[in-house]
Amino acid sequence: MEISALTRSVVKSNHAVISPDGYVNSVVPGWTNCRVNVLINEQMGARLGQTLITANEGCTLHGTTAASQIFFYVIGGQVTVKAGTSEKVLDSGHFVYIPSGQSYRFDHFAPGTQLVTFHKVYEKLEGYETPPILFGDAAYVPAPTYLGDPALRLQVLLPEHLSFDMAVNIFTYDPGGHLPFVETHIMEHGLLYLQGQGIYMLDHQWYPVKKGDTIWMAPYCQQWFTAMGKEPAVYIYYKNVNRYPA
Ligand code: UGY
Ligand code: MN
Repeated sequence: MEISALTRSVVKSNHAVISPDGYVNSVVPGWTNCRVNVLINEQMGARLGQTLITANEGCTLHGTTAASQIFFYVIGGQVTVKAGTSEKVLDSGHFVYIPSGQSYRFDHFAPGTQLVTFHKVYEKLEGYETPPILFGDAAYVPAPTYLGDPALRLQVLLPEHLSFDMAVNIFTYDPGGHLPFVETHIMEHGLLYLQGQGIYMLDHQWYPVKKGDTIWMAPYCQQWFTAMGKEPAVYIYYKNVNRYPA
């Protein structure tokens, strides 16, 4: 039997690993008949938000984004999304980006549908329009090798355009694949494992991680990952981009 006093989750000042064993549900106004787990938030020192939404029977998400834009990604299941003049059925691997100040409505969830969301206060850039609502499907996003290593593939889900101040990417590592060097950078990350497992190094501490785990990395939290096991390790992650360092 598992000992309930043990967890793989850790929360430090410049990084966190949140495994599902520690989840406690939140209530978010407008998000009904669902389990909401707020995995990353400013309360921990982060400048992004990340949630996991698990739909129950009759789930609906209605709202208007305020200062923060929200990126929704369907981990599994199906949902109908109305935003702007569009109405689309999204299933596994589909995503929608809702800029700040836009209303959205998610209905007709298949029970058990799971979404991960990334939230960031939008920083407008003079001379550029706020980005539009954007729908997409990861299955159609190119997956080039990363820095020439055929064991690593990186999909960039949002346009690489200066109007966007956040990126959301999917990183796939074949077993044994690893980041080519220890990254030390100003950008912050929020990340969710979609598949597989491996070992993450965060600020010179080593963590076994797997499907379902979340990681927060503050700016300059040093980071490295290697994939283990029999299937590729895949994570979806947020990164702030394209703005002046303060
Ligand atoms: O985009 C990135 O900085 C990415 N290579 N970092 C990471 O996966 N930890
Ligand atoms: Mn990085």
